[in-house]
Amino acid sequence: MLCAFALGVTASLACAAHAAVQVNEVVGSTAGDDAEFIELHNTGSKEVDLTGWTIDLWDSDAGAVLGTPDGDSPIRLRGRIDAGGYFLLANSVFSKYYEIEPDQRFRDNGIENSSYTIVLKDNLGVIVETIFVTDGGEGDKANVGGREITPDATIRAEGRFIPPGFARVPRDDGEREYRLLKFSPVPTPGATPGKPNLFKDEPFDEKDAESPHEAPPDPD
Ligand SMILES: [Ca+2]
Ligand SMILES: [Ca+2]
Repeated sequence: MLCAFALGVTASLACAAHAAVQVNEVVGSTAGDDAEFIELHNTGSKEVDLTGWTIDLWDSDAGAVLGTPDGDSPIRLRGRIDAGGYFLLANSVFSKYYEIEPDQRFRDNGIENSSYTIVLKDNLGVIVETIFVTDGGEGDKANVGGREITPDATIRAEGRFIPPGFARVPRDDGEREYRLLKFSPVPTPGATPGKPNLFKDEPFDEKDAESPHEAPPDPD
C-alpha cells in the first residue's frame, strides 16, 4: 500500500477503508477474439462506492510503446461494490461467449496481448494496487505512465508467452497467490467472472466455470 507510507492520518484511514478492493481476476487474451474481463472483489465488510475510481492499463513492452495507455485507459468506474461482492467490467465479445451482462463495459481488444501493468486507483487518484502481467520480454517494465514501479504482484508464465488471464486464489491469510487462466476454449476454463474464484488445488474445467466454488469465509 503506497498510500499508507506517503500520506497523513486522514488518507491512511481512507486507505484502510478501501484497501479491501482488489483486482481479483482478469482475462485479456482468448481464442475467441479476446473475450476480455476485469473482476474486482471487495473483501471488506463495507460497501464501496467506486465513483471516481479508475483502472489504468499501461503498455509495458520495451521500446517506444512503454508507458503508453492501452485501450481506452483510464477506465473510469461507475457503480458500487457490495461488502464481499464483485464488480465486473467486460467487453462486448465477452458477453457473446459468457452470456453475462457486466456491471460496466470497456472497449473490445481493450487489454494488451503483450506485457501490461494494471493499476487500480481510488477516487483521490491514490494507487490501491498494481499488477504487472508480462511475457518476460527483455526490457519490459512494470510502470505507471512510463515511470518504473515495483508492482504488488507480477503474473508470468513459464516460457515466453503472455498469460491469457489470472485469478487470485482465495486465502484466509490474505497473502497473494494467483493461478493462470487458459487461452482456449472460450469461455475460458476455470474463469469465474463476477463470482468467487476457485481454489488452486481444485481441478478446473468447464464444469467448474459453471459451478464456482462457494464463497470463502469472510476474512473479517
Ligand atoms: Ca486483448
Ligand atoms: Ca471470479
